[in-house]
Amino acid sequence: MIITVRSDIGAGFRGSAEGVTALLDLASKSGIADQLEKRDCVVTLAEGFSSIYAKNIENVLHICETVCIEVCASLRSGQFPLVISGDHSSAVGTIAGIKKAKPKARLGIIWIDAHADLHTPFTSHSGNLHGMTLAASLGLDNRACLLRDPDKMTLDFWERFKCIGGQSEKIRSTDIVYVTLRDLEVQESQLIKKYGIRNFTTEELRGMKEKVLGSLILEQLKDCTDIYLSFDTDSLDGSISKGTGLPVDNGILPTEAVALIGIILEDPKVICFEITELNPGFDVNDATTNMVYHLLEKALSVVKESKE
Ligand SMILES: [Mn+2]
Repeated sequence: MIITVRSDIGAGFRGSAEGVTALLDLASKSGIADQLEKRDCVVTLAEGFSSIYAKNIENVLHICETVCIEVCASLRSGQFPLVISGDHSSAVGTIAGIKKAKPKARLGIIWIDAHADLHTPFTSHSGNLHGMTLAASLGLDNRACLLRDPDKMTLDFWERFKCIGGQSEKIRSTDIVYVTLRDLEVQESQLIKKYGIRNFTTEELRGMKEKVLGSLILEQLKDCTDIYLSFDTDSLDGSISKGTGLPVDNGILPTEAVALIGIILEDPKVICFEITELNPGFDVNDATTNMVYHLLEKALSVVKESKE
């Protein structure tokens, strides 16, 4: 099942909502997604609470609650939710939906991303929620790295955000694996160090075949019962891929990403996949859009063959 989330209000720049539409348009032109059921997380956004510590948090909360319901329903009906979202804050809803459908699961996370997304309203300079996704899912505040002093209303919403789906601390820090993480802030690197979270660097992945890398990643999550794979477009090398909010050089190449994602998705424990942060507004000659579309094509073919 394809679940779309056309929202970009968790990001610093608008435009990634159009990335969802661009990918769906290409998929419908080629017919590759014709047989798959599609659900759109439609959320009517009213004027919601926002603060400099957590921008648009009330509306992002409502969006993620909807994503949670859709992902949960998809898993409960025995389908494989393939989420295409605008910005990465929606993954708070995705992870919540998986845990709601499978409360006893020990959920492993493979986060292919240039960024750690481990900020909180206490540590974020920007207040952009797409940089707080994993901290929210871990139930962390990280007050040890206090940078700001959020107001009570922000914190009330942050508590609700962490508890979407009815449970806080949905994942364990040791059950996260980063791939090609390379643009970190000190508040995040302290958490990564504290919890010993594994990152497979671009140099490491270039030194081995994707098959080897895939098995090392899965080996790292061997104690998990289920796995969620999340692909942020900014994991791609920023020197060739501009169509995302925060491109960073020295990232994964499109061919490497397609091969790696194909291998990981074939593992039966992988029960959900998300593609996010494609921003056509920043793209040059549709280069990034085409790269991410190839990835979607690959994912759909694996899902059709082995998941549905
Ligand atoms: Mn991200």
